[in-house]
Amino acid sequence: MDTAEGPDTHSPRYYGFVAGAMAAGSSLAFGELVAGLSDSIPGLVLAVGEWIVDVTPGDIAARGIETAGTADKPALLWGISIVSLLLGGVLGSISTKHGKSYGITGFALFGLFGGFTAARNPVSPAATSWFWALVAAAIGAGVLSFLLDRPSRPTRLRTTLEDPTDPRATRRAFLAWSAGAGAAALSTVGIARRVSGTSAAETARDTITLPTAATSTAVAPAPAAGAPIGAPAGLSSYITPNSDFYRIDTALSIPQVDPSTWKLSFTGMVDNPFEITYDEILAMDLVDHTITLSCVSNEIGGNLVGNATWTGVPLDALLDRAGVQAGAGQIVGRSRDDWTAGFPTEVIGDGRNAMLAVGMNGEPLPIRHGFPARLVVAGLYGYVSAVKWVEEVHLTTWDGFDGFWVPRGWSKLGPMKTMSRIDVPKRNAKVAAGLTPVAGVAWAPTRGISKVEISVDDGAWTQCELGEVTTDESWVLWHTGWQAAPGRHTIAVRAFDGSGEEQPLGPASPRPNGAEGRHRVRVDVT
Ligand SMILES: Nc1nc2c(c(=O)[nH]1)N[C@H]1C(S)=C(S)[C@@H](COP(=O)(O)O)O[C@H]1N2
Ligand SMILES: [Mo]
Repeated sequence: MDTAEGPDTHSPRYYGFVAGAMAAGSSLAFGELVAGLSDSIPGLVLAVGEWIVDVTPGDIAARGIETAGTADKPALLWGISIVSLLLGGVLGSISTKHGKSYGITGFALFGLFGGFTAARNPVSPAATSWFWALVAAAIGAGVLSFLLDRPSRPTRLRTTLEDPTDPRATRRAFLAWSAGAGAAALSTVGIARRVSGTSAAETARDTITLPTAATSTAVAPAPAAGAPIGAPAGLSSYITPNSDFYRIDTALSIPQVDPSTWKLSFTGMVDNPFEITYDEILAMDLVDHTITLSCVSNEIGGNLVGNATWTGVPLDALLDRAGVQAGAGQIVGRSRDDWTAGFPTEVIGDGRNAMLAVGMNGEPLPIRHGFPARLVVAGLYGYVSAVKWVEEVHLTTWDGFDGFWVPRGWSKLGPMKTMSRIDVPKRNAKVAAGLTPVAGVAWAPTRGISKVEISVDDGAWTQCELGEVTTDESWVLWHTGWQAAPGRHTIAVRAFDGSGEEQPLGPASPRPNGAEGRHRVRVDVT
């Protein structure tokens, strides 16, 4: 039996646990350091996270990855780190009971699993990923072995009764070593964070000045462009600033793509497969188009929608050069991180804007929005079209390929549904009685919005003022005044698209092809 004697009330299993957790921490920290020093080697936590994202069934992934935007990603990575430390602890305590070979074998298995997940990352060479994962595991095994030797030595001494070593001292020594290992691990992670701070992509992006577009559907950049007269504070701005634009993707670490080596390939059912560089794209005639992008996962009243002026080249110019073959029914975009989306070839040339975008609201694409280039197709949800960090445009048959979210339970076709949202007043707002502004946004790209109405407490519908738009591909800001009487009230909104059709009533949840129903906001008037 393992029992600690004397004033040291903690069992060796406890020491083993601490030692194992510290060893696992050292191993992960080393992995972070290597990842921080390289643009292409994923950290082990990240690699495991990516593996989890990939193997998670669609309905769960739908909630966790697609909808949650960025919020769940740190949670996932923290979870993996904590579980790793706990597993390391368990290995450590098993080792104190059954021998160090158990712990070392355990770390070897960690290394194999880490190597397996890291090697799956499309950005890194598999052999390199394997190598560094195994080195990280070896470091973990080494730290475990070293720490386990610390408390056991005095225990042996004690049983010989020749040495009066105070077990409290040995405990302190052990804890000091463990704390040292923990501190080393933490500072390594800190250093890794710092060195990975600015990527080559970031540095390159900072030096880029986009040429001015020759053609534009963007509203003149007047301060109040797009806002109806008298629109209140709290209403979305017509153009969503890049810093406020929603972000959705499956990437746990944002791909850092160096534009000087980046190429976009046109492949598959084309007569002239070709590659184009970033500089070649900037040398083409650029266009500016204001296009509203929405995520299919946007809930009624949700924020996963934004309106930006995208700068780039029309996709049809590039597809003409590639020579799309008859029978090609699908355009598939593939990203640097191997994410895919596909849409029908018919959307090219039906009058809508479909572009390869390099700019967003007058800046080079922000890294998180797809730098150096992404696809933007008006009127399609992002999951079937808006490939960020795009590297390949592949022509195939309609049945020849399913994009990332299709086998996970989302529709293969993803046309954007007509939708409207109340921005002002906010849900559960306390409103003073009297004339109160009610305002929001409505969108139906590429059909446009012809009318927006609100109704209070299911009463008569009141038509709202619409802001100015220069394209049916962007959202519309709307606004009206409401004579608010004291009490609790519910305001509902409905929009009609350019053909006069009312937004679908549903109710439908986002899965499989977009939410339906009216946004309603309850307020207290006093
Ligand atoms: N490479 C890559 N591109 C992607 C995705 C992704 O997961 N990976 N998600 C898509 C989805 S679901 C949406 S809604 C849009 C969101 O674009 P944004 O983050 O710029 O708003 O990007 C699309 N492009
Ligand atoms: Mo999305």
